[in-house]
Amino acid sequence: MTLPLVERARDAGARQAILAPEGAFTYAQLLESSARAATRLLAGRDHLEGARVCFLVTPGWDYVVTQWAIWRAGGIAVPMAVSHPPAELAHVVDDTEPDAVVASPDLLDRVAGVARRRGLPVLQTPALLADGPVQTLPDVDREGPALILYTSGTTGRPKGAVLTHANLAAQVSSLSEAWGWRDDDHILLHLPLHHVHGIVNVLTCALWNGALCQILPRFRPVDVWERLALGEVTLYMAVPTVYRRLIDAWEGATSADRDVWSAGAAACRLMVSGSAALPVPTLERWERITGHRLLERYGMTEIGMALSNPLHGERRPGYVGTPLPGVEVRLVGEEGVPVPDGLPGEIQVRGPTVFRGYWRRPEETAAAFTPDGWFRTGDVAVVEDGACRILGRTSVDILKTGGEKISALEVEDVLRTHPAVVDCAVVGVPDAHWGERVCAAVIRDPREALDPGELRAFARERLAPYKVPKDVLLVDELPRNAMGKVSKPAVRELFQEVETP
Ligand code: MLC
Ligand code: AMP
Repeated sequence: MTLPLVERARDAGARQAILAPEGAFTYAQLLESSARAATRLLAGRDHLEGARVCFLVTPGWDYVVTQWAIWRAGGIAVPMAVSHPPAELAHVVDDTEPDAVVASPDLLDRVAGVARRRGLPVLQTPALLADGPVQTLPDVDREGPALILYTSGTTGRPKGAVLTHANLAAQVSSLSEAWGWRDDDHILLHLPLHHVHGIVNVLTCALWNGALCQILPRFRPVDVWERLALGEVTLYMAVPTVYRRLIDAWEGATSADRDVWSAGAAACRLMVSGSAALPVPTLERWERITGHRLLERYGMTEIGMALSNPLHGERRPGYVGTPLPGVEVRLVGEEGVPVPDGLPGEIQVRGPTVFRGYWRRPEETAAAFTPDGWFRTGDVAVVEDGACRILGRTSVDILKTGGEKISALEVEDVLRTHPAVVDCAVVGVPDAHWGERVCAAVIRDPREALDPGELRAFARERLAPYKVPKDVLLVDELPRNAMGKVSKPAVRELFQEVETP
C-alpha cells in the first residue's frame, strides 16, 4: 500500500513543505523528486524488499528527498551522522550491510573507503536527484522496517534500533495530537538528522501535517535568533544545551537585537525541550527572555516520545509530565513490580510507538523487553502529584552530553587501544553547558610518553566528536571498591565539578 505519509503529502500538494539552503519546495515537488530518486535506487527492480540504503547527506532538501526515495522504493533508510569520522561510519555500513550508499559530494570522502572495501555502489545526491524517468513504485508494507537509527548501549558499539513505518506513523500521530500540529505550522530544524528528535519530532511531524519545515544546515545561535525574529516560526524544538547557547547569545547581543529577537520568539506558539534534563534555571531564563515556558518531554530512540508536559495547562519545571496519547508507561521497582506514586521505579513503555528490536541482535532485543512486552528504558523516575520526574539512569555507564547518548564503555575500549594506555575509566561529570561532560581518568604505561591532547586526537579519529573526552586526567591508579571494581562515582570526584551559574 502507499505509505500514509505519502498519501497525506498528496493532499497537501501545492503547500510549501521544505525551506532549505537549496530553495523552497512544495509537497508536489517532494512527491515528484522522491519518485524519480526512488526509481534510480530501484535500478530496474520492482521493490528494494527491505534492502538497507545508508545515506550521508547534508541536512536540507537533498536529505529529505533521499529519505523519502528509500522509503518509497521499499528500502530501509539508514541516516548517517555528518559529524562522524570514517571509523564510526564504517561501523554503520558494516553492521547494516546496505545495497548502496548515498552521499553529498562534499561528504563523499568519509564513506568512499568503506564503500570501496565492501564493493558497494555510491550514489552522489546530484545524480540521485537529477531529472529522469519515474516507474511505478512498489507497495510498501506498513509493518515493515523503515529506519535504522544507531544508539549507544551499555555494551559494545552502537546498536541499530529498527523502527517500522507503523512505529513512525504511531509516533507522529501521538505528537500531532498532543502538541496540536496544524498545516499552517512552520518549524525551524537544525538538530542532527540521524536521531529521532530531528527526524521524527520535527521533520516527519511537519511533513505528516502538511506544515512547513525550515532546515538550517547547522546550529548557529545567531542564525536561529534571526529566523525567530521574523515572527514566522510557530514551533521550535531543541535540546537543553541549545537553549543554553541561545540564552548566552541573547545576553551577549545589543539591546536592539534583544528586543527584536524576543518579540519574534514570543510569536511562536510552542517551544519544546527534550533529549536530556532541562535545568530549571535554563527554563526560567528562557521564559524571562521569550515569555515561553518550555514544554519538556521525555523520549528515547527505541520508543519515540513517551512522556510530555501538556500543551494547555500547567508545565511543571523539573517534570516531564504524563504519558502521550497511545503510549503505555509504568514505573517498576527492583523486584519487577510496578511501584506506587511517590516511589522511584524504572520507566517501562509499551504500545505501537515502541521499536521492533535491535538490528540483527536478537539477544540484546530480548533483554531489552520484559516477558510481557514492556521496553525497559533504563531511566528511573517518580510520579509526584500526577507528573513524572526523571531521577537518573540505572547504568552509570550511559552518559548524555549536549543531547547525545554515549556509552562510557565504548569510549574506554577505544582509549585502551592506545599503546600508552594501561587502563582508564570514563565518566560523565555534571556540566552547566553540556549537561554531562565526558571525562577520562587514564593510567599511563610508565615506559611510554602520553600527552592528553594526543590521546584526544587519537580518540577523535575513531569516535564521534561528542564522545571524545573533554578532560583527560593521568592517574597512577583508578579508585576501586571493596570488590576491586572501578568506582565510577569516585572517578567522577577526581574531576572538578563545574558550578551552574
Ligand atoms: C559537539 N561537541 C559536543 C557535542 N556536540 N561535545 C559534547 N556533546 C555534544 N553534544 C563538541 C564538538 O566536537 C567540538 O569539540 C565542540 O563541542 C564545539 O562544537 P560545535 O561545533 O560548536 O558544536 P555544535 O555543532 O554547536 O553542537 C552542539 C549541539 C549539538 C548541542 C548543537 O551537539 C546538537 O545538536 N545536539 C543535539 C543532539 C540531538 O539531537 N540529540 C537527540 C537524540 S534522540 P572540539 O573539541 O572540536 O572543540 C533522543 C531522544 C529524545 O535523545 O528524547 O529526543
Ligand atoms: P537516546 O538514546 O539518544 O534516544 O536518548 C534517550 C535518553 O535521553 C533517555 O533514555 C533519557 O536518559 C534521556 N532523556 C530524554 N529526554 C529527557 C528528559 N526530558 N529529561 C531527562 N532525560 C531525558
